[in-house]
Amino acid sequence: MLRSIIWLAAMVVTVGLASPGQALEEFVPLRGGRVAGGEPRKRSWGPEQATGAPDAPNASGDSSSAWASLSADDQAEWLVCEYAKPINVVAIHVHENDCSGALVKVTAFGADGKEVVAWEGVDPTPRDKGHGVSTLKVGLGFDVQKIKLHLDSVAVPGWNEIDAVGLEDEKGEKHWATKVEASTTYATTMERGRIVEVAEPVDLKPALDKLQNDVNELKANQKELQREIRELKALLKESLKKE
Ligand SMILES: [Ca+2]
Repeated sequence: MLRSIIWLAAMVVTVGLASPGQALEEFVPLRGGRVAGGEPRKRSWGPEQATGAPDAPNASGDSSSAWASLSADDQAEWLVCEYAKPINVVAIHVHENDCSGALVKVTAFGADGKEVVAWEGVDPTPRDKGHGVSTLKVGLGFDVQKIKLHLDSVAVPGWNEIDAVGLEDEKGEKHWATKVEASTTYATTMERGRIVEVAEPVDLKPALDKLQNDVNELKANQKELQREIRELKALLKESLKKE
């Protein structure tokens, strides 16, 4: 009992200390150009961040390694994801790393370009969960190389970030998007900031709103951690008394 309490306390403290550092580390201003391997550099929060396998550091909160819309809740948003080859899709896996639960519909495009509804309903990842992987079973009867995610961003407060979108084929193999376009992106804010730096005043409001949002979340997390630590200390005391 005592050992498990100490382990739990250590975990809580570790998680608590890691979060603020990560949040600061992730708020990296955009840098253009190319990385050493010759690949185009991905913009922070750009739709290109939703290509490839999931890579947000903790997959459970704001991350510049995921796509985020320009504004938090101003309008419905969408993501169009393309894949390297046509796939016989049996399930779609949407990695929602922050403010989950906004997915309301997925449409798919056949070889003729016709758009059909592949799934529609309530996002399997609840809105109050914050993050998760929404797995949508689909049966389309034709191979798919392009899909469109529809997000009711207005209904789910905050930036509904998406880290990756996988298509599972009949053999259970997952294919990750190779190209992604979005209705809007937070990367625009970062780009605007970079260009306008020398030309005209920067509209910092979206960036400040996002920072404020992050700070509020961190404060709430800290309070929760302090409460948990108090409870653990009380448990530890009680357990030591018994022994
Ligand atoms: Ca939203």
